[in-house]
Amino acid sequence: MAKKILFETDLKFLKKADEEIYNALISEKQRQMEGIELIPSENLVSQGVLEALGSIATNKYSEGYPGKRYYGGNEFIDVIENLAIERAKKLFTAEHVNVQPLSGSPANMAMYYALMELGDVFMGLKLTEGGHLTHGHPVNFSGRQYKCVSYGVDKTTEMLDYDAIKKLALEAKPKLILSGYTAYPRAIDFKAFREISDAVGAYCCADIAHIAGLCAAGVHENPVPYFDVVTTTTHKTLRGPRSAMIMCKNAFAEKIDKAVFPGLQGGPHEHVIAAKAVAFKEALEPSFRDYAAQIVKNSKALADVLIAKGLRLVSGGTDNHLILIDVFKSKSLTGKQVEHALELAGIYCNKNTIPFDSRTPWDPSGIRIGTPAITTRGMKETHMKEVGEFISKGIENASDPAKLAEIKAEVKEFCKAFPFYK
Ligand code: DSN
Repeated sequence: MAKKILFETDLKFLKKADEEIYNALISEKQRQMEGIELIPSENLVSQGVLEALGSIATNKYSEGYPGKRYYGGNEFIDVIENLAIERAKKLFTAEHVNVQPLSGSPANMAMYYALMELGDVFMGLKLTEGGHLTHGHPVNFSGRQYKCVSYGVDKTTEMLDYDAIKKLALEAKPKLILSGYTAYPRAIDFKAFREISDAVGAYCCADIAHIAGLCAAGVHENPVPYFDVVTTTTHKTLRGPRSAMIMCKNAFAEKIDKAVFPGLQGGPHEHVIAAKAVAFKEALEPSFRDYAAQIVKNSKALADVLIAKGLRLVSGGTDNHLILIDVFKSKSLTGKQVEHALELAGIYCNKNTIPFDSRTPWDPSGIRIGTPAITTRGMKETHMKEVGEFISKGIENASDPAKLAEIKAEVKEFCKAFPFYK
C-alpha cells in the first residue's frame, strides 16, 4: 500500500512575507511530488522533522556542549541536544556521539583533525571508484592537508578486494584507514577493515553517510560498536534533516568534541539538532526497520529490471540502496546526457564516474540512482517494474524532447498514487 499520510507544507506566513521565495518553494514541492526521485543521497522527511527544523531553536547561541555552554539561557537547548545524543547512541550502539557537525564534510574534517597531524598518511577509496571528495581527493582539504594513499576496486569484479587493500596498507603504513562510500553498490565487510587497521596499527574509521539508515536498522553491518570513529550525514537513508554527526569510542570522545568545537565550528545549529533528535526517534521505531529493508528490496528489484532492459550495472547489481549504471557502454550515451534526458522526463538521478572511467567526472560514463526517497513514498518491488520502464524509455528517447515530455506526463500520473506532502 502506498503511504497515504499527507504532510502540511502550506507556508501561509511565508506567502505574505516573501512571495518570491514562497513561489520557488511551492514549485520545488511540486517537483518533488510529481517526479521520481532517484538520487540515492536524497530522501523525504516527516512533518515532525520539518517543524523542528523550522523552529525557534534557530534563535539560540549555544557554543559549547550540554551543561557547559559559553552563553546563558541554554536550559532547554540542553534538553534537545541531550535527547539527540542519547537517541543516536541507542540507534547505533555508540559509546559517544557528537551531534554538532554541520554537514558531512565538516564531520570528516573534525575526524581527521582529531586523529591525525597535518601531513599524516591515511587511506580512503578513490573518488572515481566510489569514494567521496573528503576521502583524500587532491582538490579537497583532505588530499591537500594529508597524504592520501587511495585504494580502488578490483578491475574485473568492480568490488573491493580486501587482500589488495591489506597489501597496500602494509606498504603505506597509514595512520587512519577510512571505509564507507558514496557510490559503491555493494555490502562493505567492515570486520575486514577492522582486521586490516589492527594489522597496521591504524585508526579504523568509516563514513557511513549513505548507508547509515541501513546500518541503524540492521539491514547492513553496523561498524559503530567496534570502529574507532564513524561519521555520517543524517539526511540520506537515515531520513533526517540535512546535517551530520560523529560517533566514536569513549577513548576518542574528548579529541572529537574538541575538534568540532572549538577546533572547527562556532555555534551549533540547535534547530537542526532538534530535527535530528526527531529523526532518530523515528528511526528507533520498528517501522523504520521495515522501511530500510524495503529500500534494499526495491533496489534489487529495480536492478533486475534494468539488467533485463540491457543496461550494464557496475559490479553486476546491488546489495544496498544504490545502483550505478554504465550508460556509455550500454547505450553509447554519457552520464551527463542521460541525467539531462531523465530530468526532462521527471526522473532525477546524477551523473557519476564508474570504476576505471575513461571519461571525466563532469561528463562521465555512468549515472547513479537509488531507492531511499521512492521507498519513503510507499513504492514496493512491484512498482520497480514501472520505475525501470520509465528509466529505460527515458534513456532510449534521450534525444527526443517531445517523447521525454510525454514520459514526464506519465511519471506525474504514476506519482499521484504515492502522495507525501500536501
Ligand atoms: N554529495 C553526496 C552524495 O550525493 O553522495 C555525498 O556527500
